[in-house]
Amino acid sequence: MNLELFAPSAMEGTEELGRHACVLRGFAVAFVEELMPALHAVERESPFRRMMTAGGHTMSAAMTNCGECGWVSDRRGYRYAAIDPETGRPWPAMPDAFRRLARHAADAAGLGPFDPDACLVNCYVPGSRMGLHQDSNEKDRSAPIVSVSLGIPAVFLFGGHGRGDKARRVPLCHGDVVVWGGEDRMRFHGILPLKPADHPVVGPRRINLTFRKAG
Ligand code: MD3
Ligand code: FE
Repeated sequence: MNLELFAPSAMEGTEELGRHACVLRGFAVAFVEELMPALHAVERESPFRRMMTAGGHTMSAAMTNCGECGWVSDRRGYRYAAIDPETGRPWPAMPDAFRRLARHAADAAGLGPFDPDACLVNCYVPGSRMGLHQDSNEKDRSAPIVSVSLGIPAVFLFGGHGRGDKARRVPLCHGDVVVWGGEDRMRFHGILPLKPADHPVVGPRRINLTFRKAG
């Protein structure tokens, strides 16, 4: 068993991915004790579900949301919505620990101030993936995006501005935070299929919190 896979990123610090994109290695580790109970409360209120794409395919990752609005997809397409279509109720409020982490990370990356109104929570199990895509549903594209990785590791694909541009592979581990803004905000990106693994705190899954200013 390779224990390195489970350790939070050994190298703390900042790695530049682009002019306005960076990885803050291990930045969320100090928040995990507060994040996990908050995540469980969100999951209990609005459980993870695999959404349908407009093309009729079931998405590989399971999702839920918290905050004023949440990302949803069905046969009609994808959009932000204030009501969880599964529960018929508003999405759970964004936990304070989530919001504080997102703000601190944007500040640390030099892309603050950031006041997110939406947090998409993706849940990957071994084999789950996310194909190359752009995030173009948010009204305010000048706001950055903050992404927090928890649990088993994944390889993030960091592409260019065209679908066919060569993508760089960036390993993301428990506690890593990525911040995108400015000219890097509209890059194509995705997640390679996850390898089988287990994480002592999060279990055999990868949780990704993606904070956005959607409304
Ligand atoms: C890069 N999620 O939910 S991190 C997504 O790890 C999504 O679950 C992936 O892509 C995940 O849309 C990747 C989030 C992310 C979000 C926006 C980006 C990465 C980005 C915008 C530009 C470049
Ligand atoms: Fe995305």
